[in-house]
Amino acid sequence: MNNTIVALSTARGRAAISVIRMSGDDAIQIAQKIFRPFPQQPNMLRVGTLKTQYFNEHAMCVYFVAPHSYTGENTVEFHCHGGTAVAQAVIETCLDNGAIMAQNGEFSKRAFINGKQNLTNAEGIIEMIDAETASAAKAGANLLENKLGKRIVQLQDVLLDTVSACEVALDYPEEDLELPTVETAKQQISDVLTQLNALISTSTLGKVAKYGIDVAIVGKPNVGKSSLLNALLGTDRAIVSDIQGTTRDTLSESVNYRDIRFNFVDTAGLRESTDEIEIEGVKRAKKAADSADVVLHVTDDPSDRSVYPTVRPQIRIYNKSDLFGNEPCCVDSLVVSAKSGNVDIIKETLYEMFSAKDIETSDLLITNERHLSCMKRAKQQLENAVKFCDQTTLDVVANEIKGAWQTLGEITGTTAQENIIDRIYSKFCLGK
Ligand SMILES: Nc1nc2c(ncn2[C@@H]2O[C@H](COP(=O)(O)OP(=O)(O)OP(=O)(O)O)[C@@H](O)[C@H]2O)c(=O)[nH]1
Ligand SMILES: [Mg+2]
Repeated sequence: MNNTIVALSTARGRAAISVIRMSGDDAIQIAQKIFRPFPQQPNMLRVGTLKTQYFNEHAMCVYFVAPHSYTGENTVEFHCHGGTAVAQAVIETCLDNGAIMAQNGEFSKRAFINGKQNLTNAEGIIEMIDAETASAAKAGANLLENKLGKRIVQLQDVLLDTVSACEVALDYPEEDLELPTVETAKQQISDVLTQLNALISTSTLGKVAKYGIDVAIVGKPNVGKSSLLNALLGTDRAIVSDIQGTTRDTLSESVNYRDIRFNFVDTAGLRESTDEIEIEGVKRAKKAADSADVVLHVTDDPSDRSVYPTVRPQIRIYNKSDLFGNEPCCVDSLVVSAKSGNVDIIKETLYEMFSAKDIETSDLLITNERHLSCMKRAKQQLENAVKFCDQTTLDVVANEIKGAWQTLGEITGTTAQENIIDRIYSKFCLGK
C-alpha cells in the first residue's frame, strides 16, 4: 500500500497555468471525488470542474494507470489556472481527501523504485532543468536517454564475464584453466580500462558544456579591465573611470557565446597599496585568477611582455589598440579596443582554446561529478586487478574486478546505497 502524494509540478507564482500532480494507490479515487466529469479513459485530458472548498475551478484532468505513468503508480494531473491561490486550493482539496504532501523529488524517486528510471536518468532530468545553455541541456538529455547507462552496463557485462571465467578456473583448478584465464582476464580488463579512460577524458569538455568557462580578467589599474568586461557582456555592468583603483571587489557576470557560457570575473587592478580595502581587493583578484579556467592578462602598453604569475593558462590582451596607431605589435597576444566594443576575438579564442566546438558533435560527455568519481574509482580497481594478475592468485584478481563492477553499478544505481539515492532525489524540485 503506497501513500498518495500531491504537489504543484509547475513553477510557483503568477503564470498562465499550473499543473498539480498526484501519485499513489488512491490517486484516481481521490480525483474521481473532486473532479467531474472524470475522464472516461486514461491518458486523455478532459475539461471539467474541480470543486474546492472556496470555489469551483474550471480545469482539465488526465489520469494514468499503473504501471503506465511517470512514477509507475496510478497518477493524476490537474491542469488549472496559474497563480498561487488556485494551486493552493486544489492541493488542499486533495489533502482533505486523503493525499499527503510530496517531498522534493518524491515522484521521481518512486519512478526509480518502480524501475521506471535509473539514477543517471534522474540526474539527466536535474541537469536539463538546471541547464542555462543548449549544450548543458544536451548533456542532460543524453543522460535521460540513458546513453551513459547503456555504456556502463556494457562495461559491467564484460567484467561479469571475466569474473565468471576466473571463478570457473578457481572451482576447477585441476583442469589447468588458470593460465589462459589470466591472459584473457588481463585483455578484457584492459579493454574496459580503455573505454573507461575515453569516457573519463570527456569530462573536461563536459565541464565546459555544463558550467561554461571561468575567465578572470586581471592586470594593472586603468588598463581597461572593467571596460573589457562591459564590452564582453555588451552591457554597462562595471564602473569605468580614469582613476586608478576604480574596481575594488571582484565582479562576476556570465554571458553566452555560441552556446557556451562564459563566466567573467572583473578584478581590482594589481598594484602595491597601503589602503586596506585595496589590499583586500588585490588579494581577491589573485584568488579569482588562481581558480579560473583561464586568465586574461590585460595591459595597455604594447612594450609590456610580462607574464601574470599563475599556473592557470593565460592570454595576454593588449587593450586600447585605438591609441597604438599603426605600430605592429604583440604577435603572441590579442589586440583589442574595449572602447570600440568589438572584443569577439577574445570569446572566439577562448571558444577554440577549450575545443568548445566539439560539444556540438560529441555523443556523450561526462558532466556529473558523481559519475566521474565512480569511474575513477573503478579505473583504480581495474588497474589493481591487472597488477594482481601478475603478482597474486586469481581469487584476489576476481575480487578486485567484482569491486569495479559494483562501483560502476553505483552510476546507474543498481548497486548504490540508499543514502546516495536519497541525496540525488532530494536535489529535485518539489513536484518532480
Ligand atoms: N582609448 C581607450 N581608452 C580605454 C579603452 N578601454 C578603457 N579605456 C579607458 O581607460 C580608463 C580605465 O578603464 P577601466 O575599465 O576603468 O580600467 P580598469 O583596468 O578596470 O581600472 P581599475 O578598476 O582601476 O583597475 C577609462 O578612462 C577608460 O575609458 C580603450 O580601448 N581605448
Ligand atoms: Mg576596473
